[in-house]
Amino acid sequence: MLRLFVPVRSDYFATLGIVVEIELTRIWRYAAAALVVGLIAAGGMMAMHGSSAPPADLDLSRSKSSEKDVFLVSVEPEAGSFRQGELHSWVLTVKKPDGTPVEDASIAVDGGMPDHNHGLPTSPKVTAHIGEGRYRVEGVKFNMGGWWVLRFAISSPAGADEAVFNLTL
Ligand SMILES: [Cu+2]
Repeated sequence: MLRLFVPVRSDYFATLGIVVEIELTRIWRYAAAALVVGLIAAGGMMAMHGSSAPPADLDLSRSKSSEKDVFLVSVEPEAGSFRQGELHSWVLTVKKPDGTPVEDASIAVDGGMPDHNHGLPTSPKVTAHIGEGRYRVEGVKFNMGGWWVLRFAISSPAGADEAVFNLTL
């Protein structure tokens, strides 16, 4: 396309030819830049979401000792099950290692997807102690499939500790 303009002797058209050449170069530059941006975005998406297979030996138990063995902690969805994308509640049960319920804990909830480097889409809160060391955790939502972690920071007169639960969906 550029060669069509080269034989033209008129200064006016020669000038036009140069202008067209610059425009073409600019278009190709935009095309190359768009391609590079697209490739980077695709690579980023693959890094974020391509390796979502959790470790094969992932501990999926819903009942365990807290990290420093201060508490025995168990979790379950309040309704028994839950669905992806649904806002729902969990019940967290906190006991001392001897089985005594911990009635007076303050508990912070955190979590996310370790493979995707993002947190929870909501900010779940413990809203009530419902007796015998059981606490209602409201506002839980898992907005995508894969490996999720729920982390509970528990503090009480018996001590402070964290319990981390894995789940896959
Ligand atoms: Cu994710």
